Formats: sequence, structure tokens, C-alpha cells
Amino acid sequence: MRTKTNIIILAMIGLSLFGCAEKSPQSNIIRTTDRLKEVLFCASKENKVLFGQHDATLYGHTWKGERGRSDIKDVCGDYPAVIGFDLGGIEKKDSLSLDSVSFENIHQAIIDQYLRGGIVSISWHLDNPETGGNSWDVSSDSTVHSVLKGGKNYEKFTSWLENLSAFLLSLKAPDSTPIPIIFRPWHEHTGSWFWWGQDHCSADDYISLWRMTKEFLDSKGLANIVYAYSPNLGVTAQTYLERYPGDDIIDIFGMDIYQFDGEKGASVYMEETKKALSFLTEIGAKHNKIIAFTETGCESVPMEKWWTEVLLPSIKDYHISYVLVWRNAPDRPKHFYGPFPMCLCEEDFKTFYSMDKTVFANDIKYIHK
Ligand code: BMA
Repeated sequence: MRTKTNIIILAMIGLSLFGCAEKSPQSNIIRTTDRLKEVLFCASKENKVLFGQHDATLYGHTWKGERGRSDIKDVCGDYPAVIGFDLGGIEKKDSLSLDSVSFENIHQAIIDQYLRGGIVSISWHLDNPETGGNSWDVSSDSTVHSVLKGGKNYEKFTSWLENLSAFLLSLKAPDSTPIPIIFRPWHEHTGSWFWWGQDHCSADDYISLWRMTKEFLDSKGLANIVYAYSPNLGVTAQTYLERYPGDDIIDIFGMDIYQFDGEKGASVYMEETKKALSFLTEIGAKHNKIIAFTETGCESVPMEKWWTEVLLPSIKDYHISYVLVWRNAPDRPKHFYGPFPMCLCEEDFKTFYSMDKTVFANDIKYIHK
């Protein structure tokens, strides 16, 4: 097994796979959406995978609000290449997100990730504009229809898009460069646990919701966004594109799949993941899109070798650009999906980290056109 230092040396002496690797590191900051897409495409072509975690620098298993800290860094010394953030609450101009983090801290953490050369992905667990409940309030099947043009919640929803845009527009580097981000709204719509899920709206309305969102953000001049589409487990090769908003909107084909049932669920997870990544690869190639494992994990990571014996074999044969595990909640001791010091899977995660296949924040600069 190679260490990260060896990988860097190999990259520098010109390890060249598919024409994606060159001799010297790129500037480590990803300043444009073109470079962002290039990194993701080239990582997958080189058969690398960028490692990501949701909310990784906002809090961890036993701490919260320590700028610059991350459970991943505490374990392996580097930050995730991709960090997910969620803007649930921004629509109402709340000062705290749905996971009780101030938007001020989220804003800072996004800039910090950009400046260290990392990638930012943003999801949005927004409230239900019709019922006033949260994202999981599925008591109405007319919410999506009601926010579209002509619907009774159109004005309210456009004001929510306005608030979202204001936050996205504020994501600027110190030199005023708009920070390139992955935006992944309306996720897991092939399930029915969110108000935009498939049993709660028609395919046409779901597609209109996407198109309206994109048009609104475009109208605000937000050109720094790479859009990700991410159905969930249960979708098939035949249904993946059933509610697809279109090649003109989407840049990344994603998939959200979790391992349920602890250790017992490992074999089903591995089988389902391989099946899904296999058709994702084919569909992605057909549409010339980046593919990514946009959310995954096993709550409490109950297996010592989950990283190398469950996750790695599930993804290693597929050219996915990144894999992102869910959060390590500070206030729910069993709700963690990444490692932290002294956890059961700590050593195995270090092995996973040291592999050629995995890329963390420090190594992104070695990914070339
Ligand atoms: C879910 C859980 C919730 C959280 C939500 C949005 O999967 O982690 O606790 O509020 O994601 O981050």
C-alpha cells in the first residue's frame, strides 16, 4: 500500500493515466466551475475517488464550532476533499440552520474549504412552504404544484429562492471570486419522505420545480454553480431519468444509498451499491456527465473494517468522482457516519486514507486535465 507522500511523488514524476495527470501541481484553489468539473472528471478517469463528508468542519462527534477542526482531520491529518453543507433554514432567513449551526459559521466554513483547495457541495432541506412543516412533512401532495407559476405559494416560494440566492451570492473569496459550488437541491426525490418526493408530485411538476430553481438562480447571475441530481436507492436504470430535469441543467449524476441494519445490512448494501453505480456509469457516459456517490454511509459505522471491506469494494470498480458520507452529529451519540479518534473504525479509515484510490483536500492539486 502506498502512502500519500508516495502518491504525490508518483504524480510529480508523471504518472499518466488517460492523459489526466501531469508533472507539477496545479494552483491548489479551484477558482472556476470549469476547473471544478475538470477535477471531478479527471479524478474519476484516473480511477481516483475524492472523499467527502457532510458538515465535516462545523462539528464532530464530541465537539462543535471549533473553526478548522474536523473529525476526519483528527484521524488522518487531512480534510475531506469535498465537504457538504446544508442550507435548510436560509429560506426563512433563520440565523441557525436546521442542524443548529449559524449561517455565519457555514459561510466561513465554505470559504475556508475553498481556500484550502477543497470542494463544497450544498444541499437544501428547506421547509414545506404549503404546510409550514419541515422537509419531511409530506402531509400535502400539492406543495410542489403550489409553488410553481400560478400556484398559491408561488410568491412565498420565490421569496425563499431570493433568500437562498442572497446567501449563494455572498459566497465569495477574499479577492471577490465567486466560489464554485456543487448545488444538489431536490435530492432523493425517488423516495417519498420529502415533500418533493415522487408520491407527492407529478414528474412534470418535479421537473418544473428544478427548472424554476435553476432559472431563478441564473437570473441572479449565479454562474458559479455545478448542479447535481441525486435519486436514491430503489431507482433503476429504467427509472433513473424519469424525473430528470435535462442535460442543459444537470452536471453531475449522483446517487444516495445507505447501509441499514448495521453489520447485517452490509451485503445488501454492497450488492445494491454496485448495481446502482454500474448503471450510473452507463447513463453518465451516455449523457457525458460526471458521476458521484452523493450520499452514503452506515450509521455508527459498526464494523471495524467498514471502509476497506464494505465501502471500498463497493465503489472501487466504478469511476465515480467523489463519495460523500453523512455527518457526525455532536448531539446524537449514535448518529455518525465518519470516523473520529478512538472509534471502532479509526485504524481502517487511516488505511483507506493512505490508498492510491482515495483523494483528500491536500491531493486535489495533483489532479490534472
Ligand atoms: C438527516 C439527519 C438529520 C438532519 C438532516 C439534514 O439525515 O442527519 O438529523 O437534520 O439529515 O442534515
